[in-house]
Amino acid sequence: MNPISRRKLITTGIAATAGLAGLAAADRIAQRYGLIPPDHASLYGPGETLTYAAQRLLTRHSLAREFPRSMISRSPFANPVAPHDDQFKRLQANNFSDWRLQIDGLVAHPASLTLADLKGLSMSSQITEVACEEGWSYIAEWIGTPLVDVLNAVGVSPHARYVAYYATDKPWWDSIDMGDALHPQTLITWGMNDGDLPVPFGGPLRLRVPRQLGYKSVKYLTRLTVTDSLKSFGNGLGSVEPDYGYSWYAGI
Ligand SMILES: Nc1nc2c(c(=O)[nH]1)N[C@H]1C(S)=C(S)[C@@H](COP(=O)(O)O)O[C@H]1N2
Ligand SMILES: [Mo]
Repeated sequence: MNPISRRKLITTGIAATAGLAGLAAADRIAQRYGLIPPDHASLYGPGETLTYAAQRLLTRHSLAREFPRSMISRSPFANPVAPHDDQFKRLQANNFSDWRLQIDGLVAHPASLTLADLKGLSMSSQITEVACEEGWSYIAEWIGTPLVDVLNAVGVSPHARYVAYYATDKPWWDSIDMGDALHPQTLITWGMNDGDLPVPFGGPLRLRVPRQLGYKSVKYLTRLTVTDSLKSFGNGLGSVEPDYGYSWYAGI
């Protein structure tokens, strides 16, 4: 079964079981366990709460599927992005040695890390799939520094609830909850298939969130902000996707 239909099934299944009266009860349970997603106020709010709450309760500790090396896609598809600006090109000309990942918000030690800093911190790899909401996907090996290691290094406040993250090609920004931020497979990626991460695939730095759809894996990562609320971020819905009719939570 493909991930999207499985996800729909969970939502529809729960909604059908719950019935109309049950929706309010489900909503109350979701509230109590802190399972209300930030785009709850959007048009798709009630459905999003059910999907998010159901998946968070059922799959909180689950791992995204990893594949054998033989299944790595021979010709992966890079989704085209807007042309890079002059600053990006300057950094690229210098092999990205001056690229910085800024980390701020609810952390004890705000930081500004180079690729070398990240590589020196820790390294992990995974063979996982990028699945676009438009229906295509590919499998690649991703090499990088687990986000959890960076968060531990800067010291995250106990009030932290989300990590928001930003790209050079504005208005791309997104956020994940601490469940995904501290998950061992969430990777600040700087390598792909045994080489540096190519620019079309998000190089020099990309946040891979393999338990969610491709759009959460933001390319050209420049900044991470740890926060207890997303209300004052952008339009308050947790990412740019709700503006386009896609949900903030895109678990697969
Ligand atoms: N910075 C940035 N990240 C992005 C995008 C983008 O346009 N800009 N597109 C997203 C979408 S919609 C998908 S499906 C995946 C595509 O990943 P790929 O280019 O490796 O195929 O990247 C995501 N990350
Ligand atoms: Mo996508």
